[in-house]
Amino acid sequence: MQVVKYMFQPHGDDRGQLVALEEFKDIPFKIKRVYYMYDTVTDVRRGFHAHKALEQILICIHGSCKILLDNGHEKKVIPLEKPYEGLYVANNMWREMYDFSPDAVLLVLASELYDESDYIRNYDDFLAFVKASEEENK
Ligand code: T46
Repeated sequence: MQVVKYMFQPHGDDRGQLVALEEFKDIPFKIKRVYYMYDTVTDVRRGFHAHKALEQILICIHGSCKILLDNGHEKKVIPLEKPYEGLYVANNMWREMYDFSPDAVLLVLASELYDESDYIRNYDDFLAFVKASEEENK
């Protein structure tokens, strides 16, 4: 399973750091939505779903957290610890976010507007979706 992590360019000087992200340049899709989570609880996991179409980039802009990605065959845990690194999360990828540091802020850039019908929240449905997509692409 290939994990795609982007290292963004920080523009630093003696005033501090700045990271700028532009769609189709630093981010591989049109950014239709931005959301972020904060005041997360260290031992509480979030996520537990995949998406049918949504693509996202996850950036822990403050603090740290871990992301579990599962493509239906393999699982990987990716730590996010730097405000200049972004994890690409494709659509049909089960995700869980956990181990948030108390100061964590997880920013998400999304390719689509919020749409509950795009969520796959049942793990068996996710496996069936992966299998069907693989059959289609044969
Ligand atoms: C994902 C991971 C990384 C909205 O009203 N609009 C939004 O754009 C989002 C993302 C959420 N919400 C509402 C829906 C729920 O009532 O906010 C509440 C919490 O959302 P959810 O339980 O889906 O949060 P997570 O952390 O489990 O998952 C979120 C995203 O929903 C999901 O797409 O990939 O972060």
